[in-house]
Amino acid sequence: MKGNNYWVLNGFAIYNSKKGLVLDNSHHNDIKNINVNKIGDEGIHLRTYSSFNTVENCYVDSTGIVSTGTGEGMYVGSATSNWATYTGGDPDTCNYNVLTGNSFGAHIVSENIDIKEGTSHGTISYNTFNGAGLNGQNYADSWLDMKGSYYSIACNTGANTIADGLQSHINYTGFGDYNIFSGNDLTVGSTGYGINVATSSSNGTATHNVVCSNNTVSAGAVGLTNVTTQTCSGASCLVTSVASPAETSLYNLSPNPANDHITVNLSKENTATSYVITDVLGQVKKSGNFDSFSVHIDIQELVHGMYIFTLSNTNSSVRFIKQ
Ligand SMILES: [Ca+2]
Repeated sequence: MKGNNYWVLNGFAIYNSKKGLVLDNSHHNDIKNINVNKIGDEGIHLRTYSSFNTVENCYVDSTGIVSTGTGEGMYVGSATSNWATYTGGDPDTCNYNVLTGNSFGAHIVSENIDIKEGTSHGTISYNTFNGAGLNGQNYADSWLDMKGSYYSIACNTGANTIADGLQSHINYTGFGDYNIFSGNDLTVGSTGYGINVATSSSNGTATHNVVCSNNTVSAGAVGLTNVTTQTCSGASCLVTSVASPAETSLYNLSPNPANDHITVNLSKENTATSYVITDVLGQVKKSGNFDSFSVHIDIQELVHGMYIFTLSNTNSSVRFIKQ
């Protein structure tokens, strides 16, 4: 995709290609339910300023068949060494992208997700990582390499890696910082950490990353993380509905993804009087009351990302994405 905005790519497969799906200068697209498999290089790549995109419920496997050093499952931005090619030497600011609910197979030779320096404000949530195929080339020894800033990395699960589960790196001054890791469940199966956070490198220091104490690690020889954990405001990773549009028997929420508003319709049996909207870290972003069976909620002030809608009278929550 080159310069394509507001497209929905839904429900097909990409097989036997050099790269799977690449976005350049493409914004506000919704990419979902796509099977990417048997790929020479990387599976899905958001590149050249591509921002405000959502990649959800996709499955990626067997990447790096040809280029064994660049076989990432998903890739956001570009490395500093490629900025001259894609962005005239400027940082490749692919910002506000949401990667959620995706699954990764056992034959991905590089990181499941590689987030490059120069990108910021994305969400990486509810993904299922698998490091069984990692080959160790170009530091491909973790499910995630986080080199961006101001990301939320929440409610992901992972199994099997070479070194660590999730890594944060400082590859460019000012990046690899201000990220929050919350509610991730990490079955490392190696000698590393669940979450390994670089605090200094030749490119500077990063002291504002937050690793919440609600992350869990198992089968890791060293432990959860190399930095001091912090208590974070109750992120709940137990929201089970990922339906789109989100529907339960008690209410439905649409559209999803949404741009400037959502509409919630209650069933006649539903006696809810109020609602609350939180981000994936559990912080309340909006709340309000129902005075009829339908409510129209303005979400223009929410930044692009994933949110959780909860009714007051139940623990019934659904996720939605502000695009
Ligand atoms: Ca790595």
